[in-house]
Formats: sequence, C-alpha cells, structure tokens
Amino acid sequence: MTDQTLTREQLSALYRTMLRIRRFEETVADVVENREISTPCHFCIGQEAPPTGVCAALNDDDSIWGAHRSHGHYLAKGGDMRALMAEIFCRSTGCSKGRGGSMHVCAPEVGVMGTVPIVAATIPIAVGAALAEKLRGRSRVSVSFFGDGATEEGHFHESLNLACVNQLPVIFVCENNLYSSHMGIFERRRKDNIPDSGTAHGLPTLSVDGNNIGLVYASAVNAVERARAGDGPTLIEYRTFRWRGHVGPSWDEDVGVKRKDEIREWLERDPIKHCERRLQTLGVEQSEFDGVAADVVAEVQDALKFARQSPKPSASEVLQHVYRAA
Ligand SMILES: Cc1ncc(C[n+]2csc(CCOP(=O)(O)OP(=O)(O)O)c2C)c(N)n1
Ligand SMILES: [Mg+2]
Repeated sequence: MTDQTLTREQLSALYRTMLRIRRFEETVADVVENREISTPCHFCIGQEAPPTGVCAALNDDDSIWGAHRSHGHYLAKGGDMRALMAEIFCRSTGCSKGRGGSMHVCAPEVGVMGTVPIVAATIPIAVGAALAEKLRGRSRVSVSFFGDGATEEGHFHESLNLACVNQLPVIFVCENNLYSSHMGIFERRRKDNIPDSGTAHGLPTLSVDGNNIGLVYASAVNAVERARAGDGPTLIEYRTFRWRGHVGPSWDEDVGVKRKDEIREWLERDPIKHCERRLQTLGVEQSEFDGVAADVVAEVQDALKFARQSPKPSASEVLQHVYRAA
C-alpha cells in the first residue's frame, strides 16, 4: 500500500481536518484546565489521523460508532463544531441537547450515530447497523471505532465472528494507542498481536502506521470498497499514541503514570507535521499553511463563543430527550 497517490488538494483537505481536531481539542483542554467547565474529556491529540483518514473515505450516509474519545470522529465525519462545543459545555444547543457531554455525541444527519463510553459497547451496534443495511439491500457501510483496550472485551470477538459469518459491510477500526487508561499493552496481553484476532475469525486484517494520514486514507478506501462490493468486513489496526493523559488536559499523565521516553518518540511522529512536510514537497507555501491556521482558529473561537452564550437546559426540561424504562 502506498500514500503517494493523493493529490495536493486531497492531502490539503485531510490536513485541514486534522488541524481542526487538534485546535478544537487544545482549546477545550485549556477551558477544562481553567475550570470553566468540569466535563470529563478524553482527548485524541496526537491521534488525529485515523478519524480523519477513515471518515474521508466515507459518504454522509455511512454510519460511524465510537467510544469515549470521539471528538475527532464527530468533526471528521462532518459534525457541526458549534454543536460539539456546546455539548461539551452541557448547553441545550449541544448535539445531544446538553445531556451527553463529551462522551455521548451524535450527528445523525452526517452519520455520527452515537458514541458510548462503556468500552466496546458500540462494536456490536455497528455490526447491527451493517446487518440492517445488508437486509435492506443498500450499500451503506458502518464503521466501528474503538481502542486497543476494547479488544479485550468479549463483545469485540463476538462482533468480528458475526460480521464475518454474515459478510457484513462493517469496518472495525482499532486505534491502538498502546494504553488502556494507565495500563500499557504488555501489562494486559501476552503478545502485541491485535490483528491476529481478525485472522482467527476469518477477516482480512491489516496493521497500519496510524500517524501517516496517506496510509490511513488508502487503507480505509480499500476496506470501504470491499464492504460496498459485498466482500464483507475488515479489521484495521492503526498504531498511534495519545499525547495527553487518559482523561483530562494534563500532558502524558494518568494516575501518576508517566510515559516520558515513549512520548518523546511519538512527538517526533506528529501526524500533522508529517502531513505538512508532504504538502511542502507538493509545493504548498507557508502562506497557505498560515491561511488554514487562521481559518481554523477563527472557527474554533466562534464555536467557543457560541457555547458560552448558549443556555443550559432548564431544570423543568431536564428529563426530556432522556429514555427511561416505564
Ligand atoms: C466495560 C468498561 N470497562 C471499563 C471501563 C473504564 N474505562 C474507560 S476508558 C478505559 C480504557 C479504554 O482503553 P482503550 O479501549 O484502549 O481506549 P483509549 O482510552 O486508549 O482510547 C477504561 C478501562 C469502561 N468505561 N467500560
Ligand atoms: Mg488505548
């Protein structure tokens, strides 16, 4: 597989999306740090390429399903930035009407069907969505985004098996950032072999550099083509790394665990800088980068202003839009 086939325009669009995710999350991180809001936020700073590249390979009516670290997926799939910021501020203008916060986001109009912080919870739901599409005879694809920790849940294995037996149009995207909360992969598994799970269940499986946007995009396009053609599911492992702690704005720290040596290496593999260097080789000038940066800052500041000015749900309405057993 090669990332050399992307045009300058395609790569520029991917660059812009990654920068939108990065600046959006850095701004939210500052707001949390300054205690303006106390919403628990799991940032994907450093991991922007998988959501960006995979969502760029999808259509609006393809569905995506995520977990607790999903701001990037929402934005990359075309979700409205103002509504995401407002949701994180728990305002009634938020994408989940202020009931969900950072971890329960949706934008069904562009296929962001739901994110759930129960680890692995949405993997079987993505399979169900793919089954529905197959039964309806449509060619829409569903994508399940999850972390390496989720592959240790039974849901993951059951979902892979069911999808493979029925050749469903679903793509399993494992963003392997080598940590589940504060626990490194070798504290949890005997082997660093997530792709083997796909092989065991009979799925085509690949492991890709998740910080190289060109490779991410190319691998996603292949998987989407297979799914649309009726050739069934694919499991893709994207190797990447988060720069912040598991939850919250702090740099690289979880319950006292720091990963200094690892992060030094991963900072050098910044997916945005990598993309910037590729664009430079394609002739993009500094003035163009400056223009994108200015647009993105303006968009994020507008979203922040919108969230701050939006009302909170009133106490009398707080049970509206909430499902409860009768
Ligand atoms: C079923 C379940 N078990 C445990 C948790 C607590 N928990 C929340 S996030 C997380 C780590 C998940 O790691 P991973 O799937 O690798 O995703 P990452 O945070 O690295 O993106 C854990 C254990 C949970 N939310 N749900
Ligand atoms: Mg992880």
